[in-house]
Amino acid sequence: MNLFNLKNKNALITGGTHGLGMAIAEGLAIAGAQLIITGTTPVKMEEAISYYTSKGYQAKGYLFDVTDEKAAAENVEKIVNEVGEIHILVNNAGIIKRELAITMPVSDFRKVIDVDLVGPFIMSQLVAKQMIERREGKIINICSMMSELGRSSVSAYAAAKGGLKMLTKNLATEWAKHNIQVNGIGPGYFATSQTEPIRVDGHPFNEFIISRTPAARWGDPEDLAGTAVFLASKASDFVNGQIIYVDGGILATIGKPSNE
Ligand code: GCO
Ligand code: CA
Repeated sequence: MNLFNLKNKNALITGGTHGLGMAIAEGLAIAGAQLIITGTTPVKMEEAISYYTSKGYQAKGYLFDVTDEKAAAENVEKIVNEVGEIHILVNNAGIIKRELAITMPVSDFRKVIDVDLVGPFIMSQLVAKQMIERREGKIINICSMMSELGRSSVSAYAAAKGGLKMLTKNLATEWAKHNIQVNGIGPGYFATSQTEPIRVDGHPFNEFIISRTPAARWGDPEDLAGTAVFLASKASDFVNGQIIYVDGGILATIGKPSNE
C-alpha cells in the first residue's frame, strides 16, 4: 500500500537508542525509512546502530543533547549534509523524575521541562525551516497519559507532556499551510526501562495499571509502530494537531471497582 510507504524518507528519532524510540524507529524502518538516531550516551548509540544494521535497516547515529540549541543546530546541519533532508522528525527523547511537588528541587523541575518540552521545540524549529522550503514534512511528538491526567509524584513530567500536547497543536496551526503535519502519539503504560521501577511483579502500581487498562496489560513497545507509520506517511496528510492515544483504552474509561 502506497499510502504507508516510507521509501526514500529520512526519519530522525531523538532518543532512538532504546525503549519506545527504538520501537518507533524500527517501525519506520520496516516501512522503508532511513533512520537518523540521536542520543546522548555513546555506548547505547553503538548498541542501537549495530542492532538496526543487523536487521538490515539503514541507520546513522548522532550524539548530541536536544536541549543544547547550538549543538542541535550544528548536528541538524551535519545530518542534512551527510544523510540528506529530514522528512520525518520524531521528538521522542524524554526524562522523568518521580518526586513529590512539595519537596521537588526546582532544578529538577526545570530539567524535565527542558528535555521533554524545550527540546522538541528546538528540534522542530530547526527541522521545520527546511521542511517549509520543501513544502513537505511530518513531525511527531511523543506525549503521554500525563498530557491528560495527573499522578502523584510526576508534576514536572505532566507539566511538560501537557505542554507538549499544546505545542503540537500550536505548531500544527502555524505550519499546516506549508504542508507540514504536526501530530502527537500519547503512549499509555508501556513496558520500558523508564517504567521498570514501577512495573515489578507484586508492586502495587503493576496491579493498578493492569486493572486500570481495559486491555488488561502493559503496552509492548511494538504496539506504537503502526500509529508512528501512519503519522509519518502520506496516509495522514490532512491530519493536523491530533494526539493519538495508544493506551489500551485507559483514557476511554472511568475504571472499575476492584471486585469486577
Ligand atoms: C509514571 C510513568 C508514566 C509513563 C508514561 C505514561 O510514572 O506514571 O512513568 O509517566 O512513563 O508516560 O503515559
Ligand atoms: Ca515484543
